Amino acid sequence: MTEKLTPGKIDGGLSAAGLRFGILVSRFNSFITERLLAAAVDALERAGAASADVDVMHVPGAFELPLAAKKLALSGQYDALVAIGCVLRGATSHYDYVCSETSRGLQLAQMDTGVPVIFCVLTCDTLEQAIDRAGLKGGNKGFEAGLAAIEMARLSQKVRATGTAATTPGAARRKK
Ligand code: INI
Repeated sequence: MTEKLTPGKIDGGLSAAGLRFGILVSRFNSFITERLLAAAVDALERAGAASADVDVMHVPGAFELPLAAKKLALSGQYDALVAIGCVLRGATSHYDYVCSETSRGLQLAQMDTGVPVIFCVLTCDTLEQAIDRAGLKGGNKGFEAGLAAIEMARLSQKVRATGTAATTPGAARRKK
């Protein structure tokens, strides 16, 4: 009979105590982005983050989020970043350029620096869709982003600290 497989687990956990976070917020469509920001801060606070460990930086629009994220990541002061924006479709193709460059740039920022950058940019056809996701029917994507930032920060910390953070007996055997 073969032995039951017990895969090693690397868990992030959701305690924010002692972690440092940077939150980048687009001023464009601030009616939405400020609600996302409040919920992201609420998530961090409930999870035990200290006020002194959370910084908020405003930028003009979503298009500016990637550069700001990369600069904050390179500062070495943050365990994770949250990028908050809201892009609403208009009459021209502008929306498509802003959405694709913002998402591409934010992914590049985290891949280039190794600092998790959580994507909390709503890309909506209508204002109603955005409102639903900023505190109404769709919950609040800012809160989800805050939790994602904590989990990614903890995961990064664990992998950095131990090489492998796996905790099951199977992993302990491998490390011997
Ligand atoms: N920026 C947004 O964050 N949301 C939008 O919906 C938006 N629209 O629709 O134009 C928008 N444009 C501004 C853009 O992000 C830059 O700030 C601007 O082009 C200056 O670089």
